[in-house]
Amino acid sequence: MPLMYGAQSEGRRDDETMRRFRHDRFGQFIHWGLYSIPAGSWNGVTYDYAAEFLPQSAGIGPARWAGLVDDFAAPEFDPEAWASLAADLGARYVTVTAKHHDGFCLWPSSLTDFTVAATPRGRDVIGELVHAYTARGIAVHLYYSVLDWHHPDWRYAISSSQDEEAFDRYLSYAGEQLRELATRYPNVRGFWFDGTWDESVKANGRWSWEIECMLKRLIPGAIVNSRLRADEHGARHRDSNGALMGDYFSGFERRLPDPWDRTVTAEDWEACVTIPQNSWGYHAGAEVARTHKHPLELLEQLVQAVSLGGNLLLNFGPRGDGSFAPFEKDVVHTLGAWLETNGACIYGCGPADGWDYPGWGYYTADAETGAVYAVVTRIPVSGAIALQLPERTRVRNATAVATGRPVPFAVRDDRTVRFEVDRASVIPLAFALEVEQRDDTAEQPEVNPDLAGI
Ligand code: H79
Repeated sequence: MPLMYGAQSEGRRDDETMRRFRHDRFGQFIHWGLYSIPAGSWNGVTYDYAAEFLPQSAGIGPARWAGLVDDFAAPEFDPEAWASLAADLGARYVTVTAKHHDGFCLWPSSLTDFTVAATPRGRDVIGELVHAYTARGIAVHLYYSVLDWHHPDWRYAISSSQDEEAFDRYLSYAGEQLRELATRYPNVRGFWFDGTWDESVKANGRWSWEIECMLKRLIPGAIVNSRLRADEHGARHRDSNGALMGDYFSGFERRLPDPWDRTVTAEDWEACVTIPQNSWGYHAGAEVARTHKHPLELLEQLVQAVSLGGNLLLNFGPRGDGSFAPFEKDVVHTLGAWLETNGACIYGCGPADGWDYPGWGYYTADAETGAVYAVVTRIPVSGAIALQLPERTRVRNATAVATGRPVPFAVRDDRTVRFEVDRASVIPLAFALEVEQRDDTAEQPEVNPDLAGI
């Protein structure tokens, strides 16, 4: 059907900015704001739900919540240290919350007083971070919540003409803030929208279309997630014709696509995940701490995402004082050390066509070099790994990615090679396979002309 505010382009973007985003594969998400200070507790009561939802969990009105600006001193906040942590993690880009649902802005917006400028810390957190990350070659995306609990004109739904006028004012406010962000920080590579699921936003597909146009005009090549978008019929992420809106699908939140679901490889996508079960902002509660994922589980999620042609955005929630909790530093060390020696199977890689999902882990492939990577995340008790080769291929050579050493393997039959792995290893073992086409025309059964065409 003809659409005015559907997808702005057909198929994948293939410009340099998008290729780099796709190549980067691993990003760090940063949730930092006023919610990082109470960290899930209010008046002595701990609420196990997400720390950034504390105003809702504890029933704190916007005016009381805004009182937290006086506590935002962040003595430990050091943009250089944050950038160095992102680099140690192996993240190639960082997505930072410029404004979350509570409406508090980490940059000194001229459109509201509810910003970092009103805090004892003052200055411009977003500006300082953009500078520090960019200086290290780490690209920055800005997270912006359209949902806003602080702004008096926000509406969940439009049920009167007053609502409509109020919400129009709100959308102009948000649009001006986005123009401000894109103008102040022209080096950012993209925008990550959230809080767009309410009826009021779905009824304003045109606004989301215009915002996408504006951001791309102000920052040529800017990358926008699908979550910003709705079309004129209220279809989200994908328009009423099924075409992806924005530049990549951002609907995988706290979950990854099923490892068997190869259909996801048709689009660019990014999954965002938390270290605790369900908190993006820093949560100091003991129950939440018990749900922290093991760094190796996160590493497996990264490999899984890449094997399906997606990016992984791994969330960190710095504490209110600007420091990172020890459990997050653990994640940085484990993932960073692994990526340092095994990054070849992640950066620049995507799905390995023709290689079926194996029980012991994942395959990734580097389309540029043609290398196929076997990444073993679940070592069988036997220590034996069997690779099912795609038809008419042969493994010429296998090496361990971390050491570059050759790995002996046995050809079992036409389609299977086997090798032994170190059963004591706890970290994923990545192997680079040099694969060649097998010229076995001679072995091909002749086509019976009587059967041709059946
Ligand atoms: O910033 C982090 C969270 O604070 C934020 N998104 C991540 C990146 C977030 N906001 N809300 N939620 C997560 C959960 C909200 C889920 C719901 Fe819904 C929104 C339930 C009903 C409306 C999603 C959309 C599920 C159904 C519709």
